[in-house]
Order: sequence, then C-alpha cells, then structure tokens
Amino acid sequence: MRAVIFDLDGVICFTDKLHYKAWKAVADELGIYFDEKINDRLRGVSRMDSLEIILENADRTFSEEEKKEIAEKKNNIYVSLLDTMSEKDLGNDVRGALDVLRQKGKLLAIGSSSKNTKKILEKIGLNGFFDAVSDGTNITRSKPDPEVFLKAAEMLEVDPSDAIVVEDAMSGIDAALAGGFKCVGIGEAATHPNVTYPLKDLSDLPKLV
Ligand code: B16
Ligand code: MG
Repeated sequence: MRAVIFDLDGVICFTDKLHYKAWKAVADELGIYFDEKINDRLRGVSRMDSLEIILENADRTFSEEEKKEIAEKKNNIYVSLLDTMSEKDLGNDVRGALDVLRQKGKLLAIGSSSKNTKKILEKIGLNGFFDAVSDGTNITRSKPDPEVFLKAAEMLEVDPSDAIVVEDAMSGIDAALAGGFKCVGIGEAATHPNVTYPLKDLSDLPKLV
C-alpha cells in the first residue's frame, strides 16, 4: 500500500456527539423526535441527506427554502461547538498511527463528507499534516458513492488498488469497496460483512500497510 485515506468524523476525531447536540437542538425546536439511534444513521452522510433522515419523523413537509434554513441553523450551532475542540481530542492511537505511517513514507489523505473539515483539522492540530484533503467541499455525491475517496486518490496520484481507506461508517465501507479500495473498519464499520480488515482502534493499522 502506498497510501492511507482516512475518514475524519469517527476515525481521526469524534465529532458525532457535537453533530448530535446540534441536530437535537434544531429538531427539538421543530418538535421532531430525534434520538442517538437516529443519529447513528447520520455517520458519513452529508448535511442535507442527514436532514432528510431527521425529517422522516416530521408530521409535515418542508420546502427547499425551509430545509436550507434548518441546515444552516444546525451548522451554525455545530460550528460553535467545534470551538470547544483541541489537540486533546486526538487519541493516542490516532497520533501514534499517523506518526508511524509517516515514518514508513506512506502518503496520507483525508476523505470526509464534512464541509467543516478544514476547521476541524485546525482545531485538532492537524492543519497541513495530510498530503491531500478531499472533503464535502469538493464532491457532488455523498458516501456510499466513492467520489470523495477517488478524488483523494487522484490528488495523491495513486491508483485505488494502492490505497487503503479507514472508515467508521457502513456507508463509508460501501464507498471504499465501490471505488476499488481495500478498507479498514472501526466501530460499527468493523461489523460490515465485506470489510477487508476490522480493527478495534488505529493501534494496529501501521502493521497492515
Ligand atoms: P458537515 P465523515 C461526516 O463526516 C459525518 O460523519 C456526518 O455525520 C456529517 O453529516 C457529514 O460529515 C457532513 O458534515 O455538516 O460538517 O458538512 O464521517 O465523512 O468525516
Ligand atoms: Mg465517519
């Protein structure tokens, strides 16, 4: 393997609780039922697709204009919550794996659905660390479409068969496989029936590549 492409939320850092807080505030205001189980379905899913999942529990329909306003409101809350993050939000297993892979000369990239990737990388002290960053700002199709990972491989100038994707979401594993990548699944993604390597955390990742 010449390259490793990391998902961000749920792999490099854990912003899912912040996404939950922000969506919950917005859903409560609209009187729409929302819980952590529904939040789990939002992993790796784009902002607008996440909103569609939340609106499944609404008792009325929303215009495109209203949906845009709701998504913007959620994002403003989420972005202010991101300000509470710091380098401390990077686990030892993550920092250790990144450093060993760097020493081994591997190309390292981000492949995230988030449009807030840049801000998150800044907050956790990884701004400028990766050789390529492919995120929600450069894609038109959300995971399980492989676009975000294919763009990352293109930026690194590597073939998908020479790169491995690390994911926490089922939709992310589907995306990696659809793009012709091998993949590592952590968390829920470790239970995906077709995941190449299921792992508990990133400690053993350097041994695989
Ligand atoms: P934003 P990932 C994903 O990031 C999150 O898992 C998902 O919950 C979120 O809706 C999506 O980013 C979009 O995020 O609203 O910041 O653009 O797991 O692909 O790194
Ligand atoms: Mg994720």
